[in-house]
Amino acid sequence: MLSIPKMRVILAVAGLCLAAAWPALADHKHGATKIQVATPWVRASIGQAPNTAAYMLISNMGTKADKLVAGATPVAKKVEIHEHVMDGNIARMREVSGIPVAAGVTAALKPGGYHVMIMGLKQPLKDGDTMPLTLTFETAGEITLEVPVMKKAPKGMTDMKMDHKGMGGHKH
Ligand SMILES: [Cu+2]
Repeated sequence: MLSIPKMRVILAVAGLCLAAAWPALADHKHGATKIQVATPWVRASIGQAPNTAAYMLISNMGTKADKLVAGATPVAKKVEIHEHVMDGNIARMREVSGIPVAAGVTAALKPGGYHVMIMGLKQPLKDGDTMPLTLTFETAGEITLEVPVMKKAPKGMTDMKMDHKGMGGHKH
């Protein structure tokens, strides 16, 4: 059973950490958790395609486990946390309740794996633009980043073009 995604409206509140653009790190400290987000990027949308995906490395430098549970951006109607699973040789996406980031661990969000799904774009995302993205962590709270829009994965990151058209496996 897929959980029904809750629409989360995340208001900008005082105390948000505004991250510098990639490759700077978004450094966030909240009690026992310390979350760092590195090399965020979001794939440029194709034509009028309503959906795209964002990727990044999330490191937990703290001593307590944390979990990425939600996201929001002003440029799209909805943000979901997804993973890719292979169904035979067809890659499908499905929503997950979150991405666990244990203490001392770096979770990789990358093409073909976990990603932050940007759904219902209000306008196309073009190569070279940036997209504000607020991530909500169970313990660390909210982290807001400016995510560079890129046509292809940055150097050093394996790319894998996903067909987001069919939204295979998605039932909302
Ligand atoms: Cu997805």
